[in-house]
Amino acid sequence: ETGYRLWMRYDRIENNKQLEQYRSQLQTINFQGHSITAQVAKKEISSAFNGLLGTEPKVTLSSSASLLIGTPENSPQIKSLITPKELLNLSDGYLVKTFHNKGQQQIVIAGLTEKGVLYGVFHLIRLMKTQQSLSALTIREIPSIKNRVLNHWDNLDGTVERGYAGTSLWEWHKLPGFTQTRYTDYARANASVGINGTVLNNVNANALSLTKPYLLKAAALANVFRPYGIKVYLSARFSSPIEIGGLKTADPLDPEVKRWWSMKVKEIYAYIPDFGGFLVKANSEGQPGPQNYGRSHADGANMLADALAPFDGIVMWRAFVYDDKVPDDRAKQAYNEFKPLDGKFRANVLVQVKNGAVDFQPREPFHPLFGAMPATPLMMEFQLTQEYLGFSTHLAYLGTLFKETLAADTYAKGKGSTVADVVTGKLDQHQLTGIAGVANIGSDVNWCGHPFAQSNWYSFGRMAWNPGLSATAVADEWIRMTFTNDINAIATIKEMMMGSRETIVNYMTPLGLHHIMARNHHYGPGPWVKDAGRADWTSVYYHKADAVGIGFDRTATGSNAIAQYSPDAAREFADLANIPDKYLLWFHHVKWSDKLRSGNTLWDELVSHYYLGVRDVAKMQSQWKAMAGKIDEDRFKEVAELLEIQHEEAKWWRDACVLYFQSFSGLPIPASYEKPAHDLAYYENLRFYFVPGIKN
Ligand code: BDP
Repeated sequence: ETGYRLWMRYDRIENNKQLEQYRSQLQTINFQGHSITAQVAKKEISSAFNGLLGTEPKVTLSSSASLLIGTPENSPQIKSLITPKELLNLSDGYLVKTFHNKGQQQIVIAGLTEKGVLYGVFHLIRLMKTQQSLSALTIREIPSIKNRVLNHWDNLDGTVERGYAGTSLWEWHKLPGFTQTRYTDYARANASVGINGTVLNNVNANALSLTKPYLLKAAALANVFRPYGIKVYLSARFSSPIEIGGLKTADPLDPEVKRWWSMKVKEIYAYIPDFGGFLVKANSEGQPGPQNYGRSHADGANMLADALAPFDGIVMWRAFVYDDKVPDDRAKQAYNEFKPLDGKFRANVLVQVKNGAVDFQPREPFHPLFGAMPATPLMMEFQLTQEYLGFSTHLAYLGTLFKETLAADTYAKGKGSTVADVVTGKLDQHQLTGIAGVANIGSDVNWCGHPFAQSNWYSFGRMAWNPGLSATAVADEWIRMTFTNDINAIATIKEMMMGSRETIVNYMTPLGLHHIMARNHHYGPGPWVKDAGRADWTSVYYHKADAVGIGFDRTATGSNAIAQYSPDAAREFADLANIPDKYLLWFHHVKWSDKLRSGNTLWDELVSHYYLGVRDVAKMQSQWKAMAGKIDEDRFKEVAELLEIQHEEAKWWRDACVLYFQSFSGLPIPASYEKPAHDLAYYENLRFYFVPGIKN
């Protein structure tokens, strides 16, 4: 078992009773529809049934087939069974319903569109893979967010920025002539969780990706993905008109530049008629942008939006901006630059905002832009690749992180104005909505490096479709589909997953600490990092440890970043009696000797979190050990070995951080705790030549 089949393993259902029941419930199938999407849905259901049941239902045109699949347009039976009310606003959603008629049971999968039908088919497969009853289904599913996209940070040279699962999936040199079956499997996996878009190339974009040869390659991929309802997007380098267009400027208000982009967009649509649009990183970390010409982000985004509008394309303009020339808290800059532009973007622009204001840290409070730009559709950007959570070595289920952010209350329109309500457009009545996940997928045989990293691809898709899903429910599904339906094993693995992200927070950045990892490659601890060329790339900038205490004062006595939140949220963060411990040092500089709510001093609390983190990795190890025999040997061994590395690295994080912070606090590590294995200098002097992303 290599892990290649992800959560789509169609092996015979082991529970015999269940198997027999499904077999008797699914004897005949009437599947209408001839589009390319209907064809792949048929193929999927046939391979799922073959694998799961060992038989295929007989194909029939009879209206009493046990499984009836189609749209009201192509199936008169469906038209007569489903009421117009049930179809109202179904968009790309679907119904899966069980009907009982004269002692006969019939299951119906209906969509308004064939894409909806495909999603419904995957839902039925999911029900079977998780061994749910099919006897009384009343499912009506509609995606809460319209554009559910992966962002690949894949470079044209085959490397993946912050990729820990091998090289890029896209074999540019063989495209467009050769398309691997893996591209189809990628599309199947995405469609199975409702992902409907993919940005092929890195946000740190190369203008060459917009030249004809690369567009033809992208078109070949789009052809593979199209049947699965997946649109292709490209990251656009803002200075492309200069680099590949021969112009002297990329000023978004220059008529020549506008014309160039219009022509380019026209060309793209000639190759990819359903092209999704552009993702843009501009004036961020050295990328060119409209500010190079004294123009705003809105000027830049709108110019591209105008070029795309005739074709229904969209712009996803990133708000990940910060600048060391601005002598203010880095966490404040996106808000400062974007909030004044609210209402100034074209209707086909989404502003794409990371979940937190700094950068995909193990934990950040929600980004203050959520709720602050009511006139602009804001898109969520999560990072599935574990740049700051142990790469593909550590076990981190991020469903809990996604959920924590989506459920956070912005108070923008009173209590209960969650981030999810902003992103789904519900709060401010936006039709155009989106969510992005920075992909953790590469050429590794199991796609994501760590077997459990697949759960982050899975849960991103599931929560993008329905942000209301709980992290536990999604973990449960994923475990059943990926590993086993054994109740005891599910309980244990779920417990491991649900605690895994908190465990990493504990041994890396507890109590609201952030950005204390090693420089550049971001592997391992580096709380001592200073003199990095710019202050906001150091660690000392963020933790501000001194003899008195530790933490970034973002209250009114400090950077006042807190004021970017709406008053009720700000009040909670500002109030030491109310702020959750998990955000404490994000917003406050706290004395080492201050008592926290636990009754412990800050120092003791900090140390205890670091030690708890390591203990909890050891606990995961023993939990996993108990899975021997319940999981196939290959994946069992792989996870066990990775957990062993994680345990060592958790100790490394703990010891390095505790010793470093102790050099400020001067306080002892309680005697009951194991002593760090080395002195601080040892950790500070470790060097790496083997880490992905390191520039040797
Ligand atoms: C940071 C990554 C960097 C990305 C950047 C971004 O370290 O590689 O280019 O985010 O999101 O987290 O643009």
